[in-house]
Amino acid sequence: MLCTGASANRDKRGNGMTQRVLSGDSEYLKSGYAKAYPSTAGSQAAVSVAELERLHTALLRDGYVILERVVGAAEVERIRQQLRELLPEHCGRNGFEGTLTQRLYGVIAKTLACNPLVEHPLVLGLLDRVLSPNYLLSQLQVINILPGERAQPLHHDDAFYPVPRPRPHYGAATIIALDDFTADNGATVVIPGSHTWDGHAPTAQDCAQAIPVIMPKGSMVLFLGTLWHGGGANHSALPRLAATAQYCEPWARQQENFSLSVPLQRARECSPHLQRMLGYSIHPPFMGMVNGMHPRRLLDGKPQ
Ligand SMILES: O=C(O)CCC(=O)C(=O)O
Repeated sequence: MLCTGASANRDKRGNGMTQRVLSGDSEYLKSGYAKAYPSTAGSQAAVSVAELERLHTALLRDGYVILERVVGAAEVERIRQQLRELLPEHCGRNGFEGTLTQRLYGVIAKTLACNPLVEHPLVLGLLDRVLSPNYLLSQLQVINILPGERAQPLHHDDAFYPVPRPRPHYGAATIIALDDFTADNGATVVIPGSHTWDGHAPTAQDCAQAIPVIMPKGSMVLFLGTLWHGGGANHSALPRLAATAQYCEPWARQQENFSLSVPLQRARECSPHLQRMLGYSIHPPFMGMVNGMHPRRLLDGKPQ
C-alpha cells in the first residue's frame, strides 16, 4: 500500500536506489481506518478550564505540577487496603527498583483499584494538552518504599527512547500519594525545570536543586517524561505507599506489554478510557490494528 500512494514523492538516495516517500498530505497518512469506532479520547468528565490552564502553565514551566487532594480520603483507604494485600513480600532486584522497596507490577490483571487514578479527569485533561491524541498507558505500578531505603538514582522516564536531548517529552507520568509524602519518608524528588535540559546528567550542583514533592495523601504529582526525578530516601519509621502511572505517545512502545499482561476478559471490565490507553485504539492511520481492523472488535467479540 505504501508503494502505490498517489502523492508519493521521489527522493534520490546517495546509494543509487530510488526511495518513494509519502508526503504528509498523502491519502494513506490522512486516512483513518477506525471510522466504525470513533476515538473516546477527550470525552472524560469535564473539569474547570481555568484550573486546567493554571496546571498546564505550571507543568510546561517547571516540568511537573502537584494536583492536591484529588482523591477522597475514603477512596484512598479503599485503594490502600486492596494494594496492601497484593504487595509482594520481596523487594526490588537492584538499586533502581530499590532493595528496600516493594513493587507491584501487572497491576490491572490483579486489581482494578487503581483505574480511577489512571483515568482521573484532571490527569486526562492535562495529558490531552501535552501528548498526542490516543496516547497510551505505558505502565502502572505500585511502589512501597520501606524505612531505611536509599534514594533512587535520578532519571527521566522517557530515557529509553534513544533520541538525543534536548527534545520534546515522549511521555508523562503521575505518582499518586497513598501515604502523606513528607521531607523524610521517601517522597519523590524532582529537579524543577530539568525537562528542558540537553543530554547532560545531573551534576552535584544540579542535585542540590532537587526538592521533595511534599503532598498529603490523595494528591498526585504529574510530570513530563523529560523531567529528572527519583524516589527519595526513606529516613522515617514507616513505609511510603504510592501508585504510579506512566503514559506515552501513541506511536511509542509501551513499557508494559498490556496485550499480554491484561487478559481480554479483564480489559472488558475496564472503562473505555482505560481500554483505549491499554491499546484498544488506533493511532491513525493504522497503528494498533488487529488483522487490518480496529482492536476494539476483540472486546466486542466480533470475528477478526
Ligand atoms: O517512587 C517514586 O517516588 C519514584 C519512582 C520512580 O521514579 C521510578 O521507579 O521510575
